[in-house]
Amino acid sequence: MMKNKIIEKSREEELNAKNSQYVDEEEVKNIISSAKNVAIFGHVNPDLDCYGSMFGAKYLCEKLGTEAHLFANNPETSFLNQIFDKSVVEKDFEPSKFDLVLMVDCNEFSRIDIKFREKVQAHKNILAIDHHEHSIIESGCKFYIKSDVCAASMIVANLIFTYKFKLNYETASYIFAGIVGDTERFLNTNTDLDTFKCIVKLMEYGIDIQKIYDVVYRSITREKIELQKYLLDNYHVEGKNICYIVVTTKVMKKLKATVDDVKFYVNSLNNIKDFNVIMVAYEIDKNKYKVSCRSKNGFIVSKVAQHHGGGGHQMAAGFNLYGNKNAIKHKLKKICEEF
Ligand SMILES: [Mn+2]
Repeated sequence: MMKNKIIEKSREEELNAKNSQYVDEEEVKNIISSAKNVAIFGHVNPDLDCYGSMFGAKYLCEKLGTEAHLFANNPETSFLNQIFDKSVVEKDFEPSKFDLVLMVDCNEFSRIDIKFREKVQAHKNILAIDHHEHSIIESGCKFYIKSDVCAASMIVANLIFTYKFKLNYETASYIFAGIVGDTERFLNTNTDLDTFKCIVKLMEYGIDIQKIYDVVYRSITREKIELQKYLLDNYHVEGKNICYIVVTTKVMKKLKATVDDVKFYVNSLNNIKDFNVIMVAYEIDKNKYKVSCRSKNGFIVSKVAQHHGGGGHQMAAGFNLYGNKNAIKHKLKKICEEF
C-alpha cells in the first residue's frame, strides 16, 4: 500500500509539473478569493464525505470573503439530513449567478448529478478539489487533487488550516463525519497518521462524535436487518473469491430499503474474510444498475471500474451496468474473471 502511494504521488507530481491545470494551495486561495459567488457541487448520490467536503468548502469560501451556495439532488429521506443542515442545500442551479463552480469529492463531469451536469460542464470557471484518482483531465477545469488523502473533507480542512483560519463546531463536525464516512470509521487502509492529526484538530472544537456515530452506525432497524438477511442469502461467489449480488428496485421496495441502505452494507460484506472483492449491483433506474465495489487482500477494483466506464479508488470504486436482473447477473459473472 505504502509503495503504491509513493508511485501514485510521483505520477501526480509529474502531472503537476507538466500541466498548468493543476493548482497549488496558494492558487486555490486566489481562485476562490477572486470569485464573488461560488456554486459548490459534490458527486451524484452524495455520501458523508461528499456532504462534509461541500459544507467545508462553503465555510472556506466564506472565510475567503466569497459567497457560496450548495447544490445537491438528494432525497428528503436520506440519513445525511440527520447530520447536515439540509436547509442550505439548493436544488435549482442558475449558472449566470455564479462566477466560479467548485466540484468537491469528484473531478469528472460524469460524476455530477444529471440534473446539474450540462450546466456545470458549460461553466467557464471550474475548480475541482478532490481525492479520487484522476483519469480524465476535463478541459477548462483547474484541479487540486490529493489522491493519498483519505477524504475530500480532510483536504478542505487542511486548506482551512493552511490558510490559518479557525473552524467552528458545526463545520468541524461535518468534516469529521466526512472522514469517518470515507475511512469507514478509521478501518480502511486510507487511514494514516495525517488522518489522526486532522482528527485531533477537529476534536479541539468539542464535536459530539457519538451524535454522528448514532446516526451512521447505531441506526439499524429491523427492516435493515431484513435487507442484511437478503444480501447474505443471495450472494454468488466466482473465481478468486469474488462475491457479487444484484438488488432490484422491486426487492428494495419489498424490504423497505433505500439505495443508501444497500450501499451501507457493501462495506459489511467486505468485512467477510473469505471475499477478496465485493460487487453489489443495485437498480437506480429501470434496467440501470450502479455497481459498488470494495476489495481487500491486495485486490484492486478501480481498474475494473474504469474499464466499465466508472471510477473511484483502488479499493472502493463503482460503475454502471444496463439490462434486466438476469443480464446484470451474467455481466457481473463475466466481470469476476477480470480480477
Ligand atoms: Mn470521498
